[in-house]
Amino acid sequence: MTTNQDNWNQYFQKYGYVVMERVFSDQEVQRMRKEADMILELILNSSNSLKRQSRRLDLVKNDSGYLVRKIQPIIDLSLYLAQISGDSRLLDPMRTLMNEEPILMEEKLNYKQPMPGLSFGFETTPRYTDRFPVHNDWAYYQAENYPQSIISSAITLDDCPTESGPIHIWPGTHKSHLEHESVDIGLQVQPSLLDFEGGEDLLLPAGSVAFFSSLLVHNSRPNISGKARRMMIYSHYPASAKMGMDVRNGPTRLREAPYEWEYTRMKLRGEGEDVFRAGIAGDLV
Ligand SMILES: O=C(O)CCC(=O)C(=O)O
Ligand SMILES: [Fe+2]
Repeated sequence: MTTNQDNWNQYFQKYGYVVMERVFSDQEVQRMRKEADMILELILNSSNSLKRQSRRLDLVKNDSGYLVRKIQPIIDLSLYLAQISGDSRLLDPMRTLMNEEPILMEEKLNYKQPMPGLSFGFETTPRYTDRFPVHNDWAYYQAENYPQSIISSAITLDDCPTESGPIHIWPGTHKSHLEHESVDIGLQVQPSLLDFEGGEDLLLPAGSVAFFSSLLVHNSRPNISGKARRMMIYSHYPASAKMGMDVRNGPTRLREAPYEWEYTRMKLRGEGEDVFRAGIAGDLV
């Protein structure tokens, strides 16, 4: 739900999340989508050319074919999306919510993008579903001793109707951590601790921002809309946590960059053939 500017901080403290609709203009959202397409092409074509799946790439395969669930990390691949991570429309509200300076901790682009007709020239071990289990993000951060004060800001690049597998939240669950257990697709809140039928969908238009606590329980169903449901999620920590620079995603960037450069140099030499172009029906060229 949307709240007035003057009470959104109180709302966040009470429910563990707050939504601001249409923060980014259509033009800005278009630019983010173009960047998302460019990253998708780079990661799929470089994986294909070098016959090796990028560690950034989270793939699903089921009866409908392949789907890109997520690419992480991404801001080292896009100047525009790097700039958005420091945009005052994210940082100013977060500074109020944390009462401290927010520092970027990680970022990901959850595509939920169907890719019918796609096939790959590299070995892959895809997941079977693009749904996310009922979890909070701190369940994953806990192992690394990250603080519970981390806040995520999710920007919708596409409209998120019911059938798109929108993010679904359990308001008020941020007050104390609920224990999780391991399931086949990750970590899940222990079912005895929460009504899994409860919660609410965030049915947001493109360009909106949902700020949420690392303790807020959320999930999402599979995307059955046939269209991409892209959401950029940046996570920031309060400066006093002194977590340093890029501790979470740095190793992946470092390990993947040489492959991406190798692919880029192949292209500059006019070698290799790109099999994937974003935004084309069937996504194969
Ligand atoms: O993209 C979604 O629907 C949820 C993503 C999520 O919970 C996560 O990446 O931790
Ligand atoms: Fe999550």
